[in-house]
Amino acid sequence: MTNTPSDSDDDVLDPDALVERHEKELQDLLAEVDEPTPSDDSPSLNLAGLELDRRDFMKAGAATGVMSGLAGCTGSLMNGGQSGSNQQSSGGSTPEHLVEPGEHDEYYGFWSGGQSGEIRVMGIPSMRVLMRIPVFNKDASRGYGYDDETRQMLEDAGDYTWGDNHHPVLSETDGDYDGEYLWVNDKANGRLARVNLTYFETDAITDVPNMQAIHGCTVQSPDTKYIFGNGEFRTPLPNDGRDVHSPENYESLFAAINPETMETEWQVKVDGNLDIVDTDKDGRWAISSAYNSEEAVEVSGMTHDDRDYVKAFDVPAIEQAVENGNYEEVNGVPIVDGTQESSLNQGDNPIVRYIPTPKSPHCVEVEPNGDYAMVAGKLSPTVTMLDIDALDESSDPEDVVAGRPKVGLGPLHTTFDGNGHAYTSLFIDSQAVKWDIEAAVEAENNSTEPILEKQDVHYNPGHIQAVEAMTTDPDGEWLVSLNKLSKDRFLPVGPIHPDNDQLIHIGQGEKEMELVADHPAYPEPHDCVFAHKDKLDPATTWDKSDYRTDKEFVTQQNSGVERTGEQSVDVKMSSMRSEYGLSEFTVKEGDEVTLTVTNIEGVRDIIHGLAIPEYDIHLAIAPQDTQKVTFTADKPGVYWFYCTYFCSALHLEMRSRMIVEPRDG
Ligand code: RUQ
Ligand code: CUA
Repeated sequence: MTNTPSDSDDDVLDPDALVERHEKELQDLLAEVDEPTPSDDSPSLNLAGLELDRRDFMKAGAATGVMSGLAGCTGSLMNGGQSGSNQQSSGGSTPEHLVEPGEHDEYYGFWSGGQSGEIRVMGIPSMRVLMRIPVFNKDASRGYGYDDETRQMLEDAGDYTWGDNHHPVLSETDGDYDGEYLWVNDKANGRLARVNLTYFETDAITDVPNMQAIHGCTVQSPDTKYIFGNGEFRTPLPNDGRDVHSPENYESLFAAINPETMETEWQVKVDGNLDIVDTDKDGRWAISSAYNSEEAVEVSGMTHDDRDYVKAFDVPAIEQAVENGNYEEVNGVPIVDGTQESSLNQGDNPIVRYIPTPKSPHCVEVEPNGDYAMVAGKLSPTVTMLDIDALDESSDPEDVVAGRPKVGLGPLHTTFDGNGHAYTSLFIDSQAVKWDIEAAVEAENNSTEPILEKQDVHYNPGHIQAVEAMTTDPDGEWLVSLNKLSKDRFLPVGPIHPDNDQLIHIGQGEKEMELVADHPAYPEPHDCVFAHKDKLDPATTWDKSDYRTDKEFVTQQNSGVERTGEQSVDVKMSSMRSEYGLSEFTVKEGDEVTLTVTNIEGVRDIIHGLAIPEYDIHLAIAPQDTQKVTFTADKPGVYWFYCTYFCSALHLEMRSRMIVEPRDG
């Protein structure tokens, strides 16, 4: 931190007086933490002249965010007229996306972090990054992957160091986001993770058996009975070296995962490679896109045929098959045969309906009323609308296809505003196209009549998301186009470019689309989901009754060192501004040390870190939280462990010694 030189002597604090005062305040704080009351108004140490007020921090942060938002806005408005868009810029006189310093955003946005393996939390409409939640990656800032609990969780889920997350989805109750949990897939390693939205922390990761790449991932509407995951890559079952040269024996799987236990309850094997999945709004159908009906192992073969098949999984029928014992078990999971030849697919009530659709469909998105599923074939310029009610009767396209508007080149994903409009991203045309759902049902197939408007985006969009689009009642105010390429939109930063997430104002769906902000995104978010801020209720401090593992809340009084064996030591200590419960502790070379540290403060925003130099250890401990780390003290010497979060004016002094005595010394 830099100090501004002062020309008044009055501003200079006497260090002795400061320390004395600090001691006194520590005493007060101790009295307070005996009876901790997590509250916004808890007294905070206020070392006059030295500690920045928390609100000052907030304001400074907010101002920076708004400035960058403003810069993006002006830039895009200026570019709007020159970009060849058939969309007129509104002139930007109503910058409705500005969030004033100190003000809050209207929506939480959760972005998948692609290859970074994290989730990013952003505010909408400011597009400020509020937080990053490590999921499949280690992240020292949050001590994630360093303490025993998260290290164990990552280890149990395969011990990979990264993930490729694509699709964040929110828990639902009654078809609306309930703000409890978020799930996200890891395409690279076939995993699914859960983020607890009270603590904004990953609390479970499961390595789904038999699946190599979970791509599509969704919660089952309306009440999150399952999380569904699509295994995109076809592999032998089990994938243990058998059938490696017999691609005809490879299988692609659809999995139903229990949202609470995170166990895989059942899987269904199907023909072709499964891609994206969404569900209806009544808990009956899960609908997946798929490509490579040819079941080729090379690209040329995969795109040969004119048709692929969308799969509609009849969930209650599959549950029934499992109940009847109609499955084979592989790696502990019942796998139901949902291939076209399966006996379960003959007759009038197949468990999976195969609906022929044009070439290599990618997206499946069910609109808010649950009437239609939009399927876009990236190699066809149309969106195929499936009539969900008709699925019960037939899988003949004649009966099931309700409309097929011609939207433009390279349609990938569709989102909704709740006012009867759909918005589809066009990868090849680099546009967002707005179209009328009912008009598309009325119109002839391949008609452009339902198209209302096209907005240029920069460049090559993949996902497109409007606020609350997956609920039964979207707000339709904002939309984000997640563009894979940013090309010339930002200062060049070397040959790996950021993506460009563009914020588009869509009003309540009645207005014209207006591009309001460019937002460079670290590679490579695939998708995002937005919930109104009122639907979440994040904790501001920990509640120790929510500790997920057996952890002791360590107070100042019970800080101490206990030898538990010839080569093992338990060290427990509290932390608070600006000291640890132990000013030093001593162990012997080769000891296995279990270090438990509690942040005993009840005040929000006062986090203590704990770094042990040369031991690769970092903990980040939120108020009322306890973290535990186990390590071997294999290097004799003195190690000054210190606090890494700037917690008070005496933060730099917050350190103690770990003494590792030589064993035979
Ligand atoms: S995908 S760009 Cu992994 Cu969602 Cu379609
Ligand atoms: Cu505690 Cu800095």
